[in-house]
Amino acid sequence: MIDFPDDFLTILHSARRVAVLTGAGISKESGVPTFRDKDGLWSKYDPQELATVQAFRDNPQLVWEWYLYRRNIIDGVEPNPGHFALVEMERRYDDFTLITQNVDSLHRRAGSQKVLELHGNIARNKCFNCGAPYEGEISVEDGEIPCCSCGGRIRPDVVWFGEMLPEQVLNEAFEASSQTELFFSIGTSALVHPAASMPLTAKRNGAYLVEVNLEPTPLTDLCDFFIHGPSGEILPEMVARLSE
Ligand code: BJW
Ligand code: ZN
Repeated sequence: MIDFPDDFLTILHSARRVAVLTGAGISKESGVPTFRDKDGLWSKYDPQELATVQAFRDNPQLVWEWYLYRRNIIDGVEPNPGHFALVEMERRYDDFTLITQNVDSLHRRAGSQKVLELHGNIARNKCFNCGAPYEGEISVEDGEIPCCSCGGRIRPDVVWFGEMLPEQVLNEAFEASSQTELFFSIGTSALVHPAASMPLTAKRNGAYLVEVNLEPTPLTDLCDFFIHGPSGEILPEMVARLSE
């Protein structure tokens, strides 16, 4: 049983505007390795170096192998109770915004209606050169990465370090963060910007800030309430309290 403080329970019940930012930790209990996990097969590579434009320019084959490996994992997993608890929260609040850094579609597959995907989606492909969507199959076993009609190589439709986030999604996420009464940062290391600025924006504008994580992050000291533990257990318990 989590000991929820009274001030948190009061705002949990009274808030009309709620915003949530999720990171890789929420999908961990589904079986998706987190971004900074030292995952067996790819442990000799630093994900922070693979998820870059430069890595794709230097070695597109290697980058594609990493994404196809991860796609394969994601295709084989299901949303977990943490994802489902957020679906319940969306039903419960008049104004609820779910912002995710994840590219795995698990929030939508759980049933969340409105999801702001900050870092794109691993299931989609686009042209490295002109950005046009690409619907064909990808297989890079023979070293042949498909090309767009403009000649550009096809890449996953995700946001790499040094790239801009989708503008409208980013604006909506910051607007929700600045207007919310209650902000949750769930399963993210709170290291990658601009996502990591969103809880700070919320706090600066008067929101009550809650973090759910297995370990403290750079955000923890600024939080009104830090809940230490797995999101797949914490969030369902919190939603149960919301229904009391
Ligand atoms: C659990 C759990 C359980 C585990 N329950 N918890 C300002 C300051 C400093 C730097 C910058 C800045 N602004 C921009 C930058 C540069 C850069 C950046 O932030 N660098 C920092 C690393 C220093 N940002 C960018 O480049 C961004 N672009 C940008 O800002 O454009 C404008 C610009 C351009 C050029 C110059 C300057 C500005 C783009 C960032 C794109 C990030 N993309 C990635 C890859 C996506 C595709 C893919 O998946 O391959 O997104 S990187 C990676 O990190 C991925 C993730 O979405 C993201 C965040 O990771 P996340 O989700 O936090 O995962 P982890 O693994 O780090 O943490 C998991 C957490 O869960 C841990 O805390 C666990 O404890 C916890 N956990 N199990 C609860 N069961
Ligand atoms: Zn193109």
